[in-house]
Amino acid sequence: MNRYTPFALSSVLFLLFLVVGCTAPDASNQDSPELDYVFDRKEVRIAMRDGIQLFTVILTPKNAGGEDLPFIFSRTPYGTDGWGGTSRIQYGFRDLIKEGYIFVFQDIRGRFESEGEFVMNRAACEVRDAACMDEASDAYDTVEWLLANVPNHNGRVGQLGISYPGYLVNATAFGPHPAIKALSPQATMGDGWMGDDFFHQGAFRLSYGLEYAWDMEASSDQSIPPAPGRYDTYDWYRSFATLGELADEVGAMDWPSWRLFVEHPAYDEEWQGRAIPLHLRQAPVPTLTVGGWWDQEDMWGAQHTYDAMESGDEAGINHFVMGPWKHGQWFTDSGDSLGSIPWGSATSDYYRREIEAPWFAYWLKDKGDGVFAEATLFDSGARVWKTFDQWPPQDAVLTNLYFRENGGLSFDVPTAPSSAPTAPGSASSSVPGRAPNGAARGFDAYVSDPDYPVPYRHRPIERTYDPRGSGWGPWMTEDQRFVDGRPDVLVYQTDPLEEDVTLVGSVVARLFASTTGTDADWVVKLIDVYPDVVEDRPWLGGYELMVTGEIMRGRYWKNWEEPNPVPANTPTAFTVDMHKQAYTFQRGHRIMVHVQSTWFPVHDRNPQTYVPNIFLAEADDYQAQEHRIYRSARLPSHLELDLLPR
Ligand code: PG9
Repeated sequence: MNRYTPFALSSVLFLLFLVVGCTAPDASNQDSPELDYVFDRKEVRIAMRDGIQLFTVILTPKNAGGEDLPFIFSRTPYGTDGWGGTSRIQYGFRDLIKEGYIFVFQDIRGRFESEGEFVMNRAACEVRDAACMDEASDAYDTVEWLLANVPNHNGRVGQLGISYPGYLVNATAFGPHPAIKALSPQATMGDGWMGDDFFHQGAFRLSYGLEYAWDMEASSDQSIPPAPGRYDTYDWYRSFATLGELADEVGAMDWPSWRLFVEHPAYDEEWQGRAIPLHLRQAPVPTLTVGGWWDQEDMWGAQHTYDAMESGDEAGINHFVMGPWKHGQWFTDSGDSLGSIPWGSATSDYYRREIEAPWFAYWLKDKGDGVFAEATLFDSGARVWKTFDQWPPQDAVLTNLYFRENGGLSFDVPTAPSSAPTAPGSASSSVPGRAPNGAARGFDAYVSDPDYPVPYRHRPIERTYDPRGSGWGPWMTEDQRFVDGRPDVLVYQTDPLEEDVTLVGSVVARLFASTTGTDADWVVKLIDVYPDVVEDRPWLGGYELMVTGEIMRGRYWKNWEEPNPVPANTPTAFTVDMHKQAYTFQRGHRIMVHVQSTWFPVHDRNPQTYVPNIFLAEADDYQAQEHRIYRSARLPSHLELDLLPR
């Protein structure tokens, strides 16, 4: 490299930053040339137990000053110099770089320069013997090699990874090498069917599932164009009457993951085998699980990884952090805002400096007192970090919030009698988008039409990772007013709150619903409605911020393992798990709930006529149907919330 290029100048600045601890130079440069000044880089091919060689990059600090250093190890399917590799570590690992580690990045099997076959979310071996080959065994063999071949280490390894690399950290938990002293799965996928990338409680994640499989598995002649077909992918996905037509158009049946979706639409052993939290009972070594409340890809994974490891955590080595972040945001920016919502402080900087760096320094270098909060969670309503010695806290009180007549939402149980069934079609709303019906009827109704699905975010909906830019990252924080006027979105809301209401744990929707069809999706959103006037942030006047939202596919009303038709015109109980949250609805705000039956194209459309496998549905199976949400004394649809005592 020519030392007199601007790159060289920024490298010197970065070195200066490391020495004197002042502001880092612009770290947005993906090529990371500054690293050459700070580290000696070595590229090696490490043989695994079956002879397959994995390409590995080792960065050893030039200024270690004779200190034997621990390793920070990351494995990635996105390239050793891509996401999860060296890309942007000057920014995302700057506190770790300052502390001093030997960084190791590795391409997993079948990706970039590594040999072998790539298997998306490879399941763990059932028996951990010498013949077992999985992601944990590859991590094990690599650590063994590092200890024997890299000079000047202190014998300890921490594995850290964000997104797929986070999933790979979780996989290591099945059989970590004894030198692994700390694990940090971040934005990890936990369960690709229950709540992360590919399905949510049975509803297929159409745009992400298709585009991710296309990116990762299509042959080079099928490589994904800048936008699949149309710039606004809402139009593009809607132009296919069935998933089969879409798959034919792009050749998706050639991709192993798409075939997995088609052949395993229900929660069978294939999915359960890959769902790491189902198989973890405790943290095998000190573990710090990190996630974002608005992670648009893998929020379920972070929450359930912590929960799974906590169940047997007698040693008190399992810790948890959730911040107000989109997928992996804490690695890429200061975290002072997400979308339109400012947090009043640089939350990512705080996490990296005050939590992540001291945590690794303690376990890998014996620095500090080793006192870490069990859970450090950002309350995005109050805009403060909170610590908990138990999560959810013991004093949380399970409280029901009921859907009421005239679009109301209340802690008081409904009193409406259950009405006699009325003919479908008689229940249409008189005020579009509101739940306008009076007490007498005991339910609200809407027509959900697969031909006219509710967009999940503002249009145009660019491709998920459109190289020209995409609204994908922050979409979960978009102002929900853009759909609350639609006739197929029911809206319930409280009066302005007279005191703060603080959520500290689970949010579960218990719906009593019926459909004129034989299947339906249920989307429920819990929303914080800002007051009309927000003095210090005027653009948030009346903003409808989704605190959490989820979908479940009605056909799984009996169990997740196999679908069952929903009995037509019969009130049936459905449960939508909406995860956990630490969030204060402030005095003067309102709490709002939306209920709808399409969320497109992040989720595919439910035909609403039962077919055994929606991937094989015919165009005629997709029918508009009327759905009812009951809110009577006998069928009181509500949200169950873990609240701080009021
Ligand atoms: N959400 C991505 C992913 C993780 C695990 C499996 C498949 C996809 C990612 O962020 O890497």
